[in-house]
Amino acid sequence: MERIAVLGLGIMGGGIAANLLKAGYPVAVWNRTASKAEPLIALGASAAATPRAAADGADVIIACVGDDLASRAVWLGDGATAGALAGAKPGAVLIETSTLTPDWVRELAALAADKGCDLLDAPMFGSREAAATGQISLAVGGDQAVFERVKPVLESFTRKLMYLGKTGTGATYKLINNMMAAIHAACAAEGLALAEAAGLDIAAVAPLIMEGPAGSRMVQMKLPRMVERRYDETDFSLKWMEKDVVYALRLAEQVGVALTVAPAARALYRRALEKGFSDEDMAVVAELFR
Ligand code: NA7
Repeated sequence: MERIAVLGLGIMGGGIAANLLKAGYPVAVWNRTASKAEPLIALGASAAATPRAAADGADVIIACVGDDLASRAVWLGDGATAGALAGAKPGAVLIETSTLTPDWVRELAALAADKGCDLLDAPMFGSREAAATGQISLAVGGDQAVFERVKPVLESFTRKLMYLGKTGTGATYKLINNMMAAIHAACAAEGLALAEAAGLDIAAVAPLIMEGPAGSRMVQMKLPRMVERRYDETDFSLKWMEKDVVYALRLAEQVGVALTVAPAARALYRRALEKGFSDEDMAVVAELFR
């Protein structure tokens, strides 16, 4: 069986690694905060001291970290840590499941090619529960033959795989999806604020919103949290949602699309970050109106 390395064991990476172990793959894990590796070591993972050590001898190297900066750190290393690319053997397949800019993904693919490796950008859909139960989906960009080769590995922690085309297409689609999701949640926060201020019975109105035409999947997921003001046990943190909108705005500028709603949503998420809600569930954006 292929040897796998998983770099980044947060909400999503931890679930991915656990499902690979359940499927019987030998898995080496690394996380910046080493304690997060402990539950996975208990499941049979081997702990690596650096991303480079985790990548050493691996056939498939999966990263699941926060943003471009974190991805650069795990692949290329930073002052303190040796990066995975230096440990990757020729022929290894690198899989980036983090939500990143298409620019960085393409740069990383070129660096991987210099080492005789292939990169797939494969950002994830689904949150904590889906990651834990192996039910996430991936939107995949990169060489199709490489994708086909690693499909069995990907299938061990996913429900659905969507191949979109050349390198960067997965990353691009993910930013568009998350920009829209951010707008939906911001919209739910505003609707709720208006309903509360206008004196409606929220217990009666919230279910109607969720089953009506404005009740997108995102609104269905976040409105109950907003009503109950329940933002712990984060499914998707505010800081990553804000980051995704920022990346989407950057993309829009690059391709010459003048967005209007997304910048307003971004301003809301930014304000919520400034209030210190960074690690709480993104539904916390509703607190800005209270
Ligand atoms: P989490 O649960 O916040 O986990 C983020 C992970 O990224 C976690 O392992 C972090 O390590 C790691 N991280 C963050 N910054 C760095 C740097 N600079 N260097 C190395 N590692 C880092 O996020 P999710 O699992 O919900 O989301 C992961 C991705 O999917 C993200 O792109 C989302 O937008 C979607 P730590 O444990 O803090 O030491």
